Amino acid sequence: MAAQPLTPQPEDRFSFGLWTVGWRAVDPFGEATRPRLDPVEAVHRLAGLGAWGVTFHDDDLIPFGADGAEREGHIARFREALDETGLVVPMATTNLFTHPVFKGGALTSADRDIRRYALRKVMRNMDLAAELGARTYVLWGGREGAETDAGIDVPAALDRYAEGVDTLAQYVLDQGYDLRLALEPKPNEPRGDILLPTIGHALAFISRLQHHEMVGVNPEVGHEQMAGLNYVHGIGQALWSGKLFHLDLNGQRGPRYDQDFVFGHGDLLSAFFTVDLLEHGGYEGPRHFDYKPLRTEDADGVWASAEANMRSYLILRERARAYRADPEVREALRAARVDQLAVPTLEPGETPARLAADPGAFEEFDVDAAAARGGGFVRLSQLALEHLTGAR
Ligand SMILES: [Mn+2]
Repeated sequence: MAAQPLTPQPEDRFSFGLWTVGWRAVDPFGEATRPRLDPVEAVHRLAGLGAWGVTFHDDDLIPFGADGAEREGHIARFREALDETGLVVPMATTNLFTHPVFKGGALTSADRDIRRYALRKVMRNMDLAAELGARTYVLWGGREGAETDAGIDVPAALDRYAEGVDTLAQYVLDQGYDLRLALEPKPNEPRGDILLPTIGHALAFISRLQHHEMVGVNPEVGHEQMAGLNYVHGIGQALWSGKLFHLDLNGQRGPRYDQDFVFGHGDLLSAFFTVDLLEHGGYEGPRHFDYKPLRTEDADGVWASAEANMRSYLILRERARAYRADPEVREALRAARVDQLAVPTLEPGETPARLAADPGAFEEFDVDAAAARGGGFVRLSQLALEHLTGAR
């Protein structure tokens, strides 16, 4: 074990959005509780805490409507902060939701001129993302949706959504950028219903794109849990599909508004199995936190919460490793036959006809004996809880 196992290191690949620590805590019922945070200060503070990367929406870095000279000034200061700290920009994204022009959607707005404007806004920030070395471009369609089913033609909206994503993928190819696109599902908020509400919807949508190979998902813990879904299963399927390009870690307590708590401050058991999967399941991308420091906090609370995300992850990683290394867990996994799922159901080369002719598989199969086998999953679950809580 390392001397300081809970101190974040660059190789841990922890990254934060500028909009997370920079959230001024405006909510639907209250105004800002914190002053604006300079992106340059955010970069220095995050680097000081041991983060590896910083991500941004175009408007986080360059205020909406800034002229060319202002824009260049903001980019130059940001770039200087990156150079001074060594922080990288692994991902960038576009704000297609704050300005009132996007109130009825961006890539799926009914207004064609707004759709064209939205594409240009993304393309402009893709240029900057590529310049800063980003490898992933996230598309969160927070305003792509509706409050009333009377107001949207869903198949037509999906046609426009696909047209938009394919146009952006083609732009990346034409410009020779080393960028992959990642769609971020969310069921609702700010719209009553958002298109591509879950990981599954997004994966199905991607399979129908012309440039499907360049497009994956960016699943957020809270967004799946808002829909009552299992995040571990969701990212498990994304990994299985080769589509887990990026992810947003945070905390959520069940189906309610998007809470964006610190990672681990929501469903802790799910967070444990999330880290277990990421560490053992072959995910090599950034560990990106998309959370909001509680509205009650001052600046000290903001930086305490940033540190808390990384500590939560490191603690859970240490606990997941201990769980996997425990001989009793290994024995319990075997007893529960979890390893047997990796064995193909058919023999090598076995045809459906040979299976149909195998009396051992049906005629002589002892259904009652098989049905009487215990699962052994309670024991495993308790072993996980005991490792998670430090009882082992
Ligand atoms: Mn969220």
